[in-house]
Amino acid sequence: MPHPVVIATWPFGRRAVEKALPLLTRGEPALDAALAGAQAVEEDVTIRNSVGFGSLPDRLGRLTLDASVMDGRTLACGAVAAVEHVRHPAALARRVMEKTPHVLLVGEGAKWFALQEGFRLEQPYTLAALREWLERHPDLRPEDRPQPNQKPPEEKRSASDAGSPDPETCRDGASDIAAGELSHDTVTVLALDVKGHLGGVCTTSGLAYKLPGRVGDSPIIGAGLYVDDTAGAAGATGVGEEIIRIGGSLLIVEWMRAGKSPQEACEMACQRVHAAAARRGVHPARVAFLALDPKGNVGAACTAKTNFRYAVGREGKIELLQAKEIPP
Ligand code: SD4
Repeated sequence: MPHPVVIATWPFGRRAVEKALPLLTRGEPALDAALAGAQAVEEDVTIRNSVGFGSLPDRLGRLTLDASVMDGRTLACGAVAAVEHVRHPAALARRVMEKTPHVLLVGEGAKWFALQEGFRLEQPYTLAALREWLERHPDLRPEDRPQPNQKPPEEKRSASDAGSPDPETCRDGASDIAAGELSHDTVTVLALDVKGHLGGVCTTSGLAYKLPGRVGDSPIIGAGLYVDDTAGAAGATGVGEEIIRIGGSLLIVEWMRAGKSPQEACEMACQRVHAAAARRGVHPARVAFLALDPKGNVGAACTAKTNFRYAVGREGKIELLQAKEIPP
């Protein structure tokens, strides 16, 4: 009987591991434990700039959340993206998996589905997050907003108007975060249960001050999360555009299937991110990967300056580990 293992992104992932590990130890399925762990982080508005309610909104001040879940036994998966007013997007993603023939619901459709499923719609904003948004966006304070029929001034064109939505190159609130001050707002939880099954959950508010409508890697199966009992589980955090570009999590799982260790596979994914950046002539973005194989081996790696730490729980012990940085 395998020993249960659970790993989660960032120091606040410890909260997820603390919740999930006892559940796994008493025989709960991997996906249930991973979801309970992710929800513990979503629930906690005191984890600053983190996941769920209380995290940092988009450029228009709206908090839109993304999440995905995947069950390694069957490859069943579900996701929601750009969903507002739902406290537990990961739980909603699981309903998509279980109650619909679909994998991904977005925006208003995801919210409508949440209502059908009995989720309450709630105000997700905290004063702290709103204050910080206002400080960063003085140009968007209500008194400064353009009046109806008033032409927006030329210099205030958004990055998307300028035809440059790449977070590495555009210079607005979202890109400042993407290029440098990445605030850690994603928890990815990967779990191995006592029956040897794998499950994974990823939940996020995305990049702080992202352009409205922007969706990152977290709800994209194969990018922010992939889980297959026959090969392993992988998840990601960081600048989602770069993770999507290389299909990060599926790539890691397939490298594990081909015999690489979780550590080797995560390092190779970082090298792939570097190679993709070099082909585009840009600096590599900050991204991190973590992985868990069906035997309980774990691995993690990040690109330079990401300072990625992650929580690992096994045999009643929880540790915070520093991921290896892979230089370009
Ligand atoms: C995204 N990968 O939406 C997420 C952001 C993240 O720590 O992981 N932040 O691109």
